[in-house]
Amino acid sequence: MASEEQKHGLNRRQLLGTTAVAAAAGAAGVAGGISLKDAGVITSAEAQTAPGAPAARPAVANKYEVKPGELDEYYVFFSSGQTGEVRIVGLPSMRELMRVPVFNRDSATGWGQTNESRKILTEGLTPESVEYLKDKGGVYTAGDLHHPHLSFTDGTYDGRYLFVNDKLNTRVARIRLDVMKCDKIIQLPNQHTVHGLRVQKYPRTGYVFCNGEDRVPIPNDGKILDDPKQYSSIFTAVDGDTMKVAWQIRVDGNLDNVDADYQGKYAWATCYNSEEGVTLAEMMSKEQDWVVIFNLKAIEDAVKNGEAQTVGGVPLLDGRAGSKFTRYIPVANSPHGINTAPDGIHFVANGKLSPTVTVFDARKLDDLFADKIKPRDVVVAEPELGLGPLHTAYDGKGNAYTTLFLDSQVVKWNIDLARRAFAGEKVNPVIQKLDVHYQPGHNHTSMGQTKEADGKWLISLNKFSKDRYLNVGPLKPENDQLIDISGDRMVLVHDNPTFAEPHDATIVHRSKINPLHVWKRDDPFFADAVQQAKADGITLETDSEVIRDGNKVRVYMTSAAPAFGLESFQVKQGDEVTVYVTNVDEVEDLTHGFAMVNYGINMEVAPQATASVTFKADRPGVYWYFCSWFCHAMHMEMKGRMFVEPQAS
Ligand code: RUQ
Ligand code: CUA
Repeated sequence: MASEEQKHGLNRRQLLGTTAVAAAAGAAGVAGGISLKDAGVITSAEAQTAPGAPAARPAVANKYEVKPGELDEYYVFFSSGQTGEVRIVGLPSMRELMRVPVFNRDSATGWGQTNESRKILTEGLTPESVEYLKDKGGVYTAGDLHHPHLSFTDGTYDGRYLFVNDKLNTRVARIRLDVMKCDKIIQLPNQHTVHGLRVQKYPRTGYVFCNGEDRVPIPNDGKILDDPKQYSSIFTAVDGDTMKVAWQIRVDGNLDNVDADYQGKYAWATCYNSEEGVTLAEMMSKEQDWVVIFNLKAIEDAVKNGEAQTVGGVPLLDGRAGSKFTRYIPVANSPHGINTAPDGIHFVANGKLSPTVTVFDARKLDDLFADKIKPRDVVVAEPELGLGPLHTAYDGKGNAYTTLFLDSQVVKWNIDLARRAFAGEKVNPVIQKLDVHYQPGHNHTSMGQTKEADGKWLISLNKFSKDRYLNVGPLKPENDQLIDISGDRMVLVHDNPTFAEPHDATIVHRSKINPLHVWKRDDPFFADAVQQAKADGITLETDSEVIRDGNKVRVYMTSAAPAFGLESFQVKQGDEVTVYVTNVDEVEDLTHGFAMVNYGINMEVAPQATASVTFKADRPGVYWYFCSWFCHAMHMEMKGRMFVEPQAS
């Protein structure tokens, strides 16, 4: 396919050969051999903005300053990679506001230890994982959280949920935005890892699309081992309302990232390893991979008509090459990010190994599925941007911003100019290149993944910070940089260090999010505790009492600053004890904690919440429990004793 290769510009071998040249020429604003200055696009002074240099500090610099007591304009929901949690950051200040534990075990809140969180962590596991975790504490304590995406209605955020993936243990989680707590986690059967995750934008979410990255046998029960021909990767649609798998579809190659349209008809994913190899050399042996398009209507019809097999308890279809559910559009080898533009028309696959991005026109997909056009006819531009394009963001004014991992730059380019250049006109779509520090992966614009992209801010999530901060040892923070894109030129205004590894983020205007200040007593988060109390004849808001039920002991207590409802309680060695703490304070921010010395127990109880923890009282003696969240001038005195009576020997 020589003609395809020409369209892609450099092939992989040429690309690797030119890396050094481009790097050397980098400081002069040369990308892929084209001097932007020669092309008349930028002056040499502009070819590199020198962030950090005093001259580059613009008059707008204090637009990002949020003075003490002032609030940010945007929420940013950051993933945290291997930490397994979600972080909420204010923008433009870049101040970290909150952490939401999801796939991790969190000491401050008791996530992974409280009964409420353990239910969420266990109820969606596959039967195989339940069996595997049986003698390992019952829950996974690690996760790798990559992609946080909010629920949509009509093409913009509706403030209901945030969905995230766990690449490590093939899970998808949902966070309620009214309380900023995870309320559902499911593990996907058949699939091996979830990498790309994005949601349906129209008419609403709807589906949460989950890319299975690695190929394995289905079922993966040990009958097939070293026979990669029999492996598959899987694309899953989860119903975001019920958090159940709606359907799965088997595809060729490894799925990387995913996005969806603004019409509710299609989803698209980048695919690498069309070779279906199992070693690096095998995975890179071809010049081309593809973008796979999923036809949602065709898939839904087939599931309704019973055309799907039931495997692992869910409907599974075959979407490999030649199927009516998918189309495979060839692009240069190993594409990475895929990003839908706010115009509702274009979507872009980022080349990674190729210096190009490939621009598709979603209006042509009906014809593609009707076989009226060829797969590559959907491609309307393929600008060469520089080395290592990974992800693209948009400003809603027709411009795109692509990260260049190898060049350590963000490129601003224009979609319309790219189309015209592709059609043969002598125009250069590249508007500006900005150095970032260093090796950017994802980038994001304010509201840029919705049709309400507002073109004000861009953050570049850089994998390496190297020399940008005080040295903290061999493990360095990452560097998330804030860039003002409201003018004609991008201007770097702030460096923000982050720990392990934000990967991705979503920038949401604060008008879209409206969290509660205190819990509502009828919240489903602690409904089980309310139900158990009722069965025990206890009113959680007023009663502090110990109920014995065989060797099970339920200890109910209120917490009101600065005292627990019980100053002591007594149990017997070997009892299974459940402590329910209900915070009856109605004051905003008046959180208590319940911690038990030498029993390793700690949990948060926010205003008007109930939290519970179950443990075996297997150590006899006197154990102080104390309030672990500073709540009152007498917080240190907020404590009591558990007496564990030794077993008669
Ligand atoms: S991927 S650095 Cu896990 Cu989001 Cu592109
Ligand atoms: Cu209650 Cu500290």
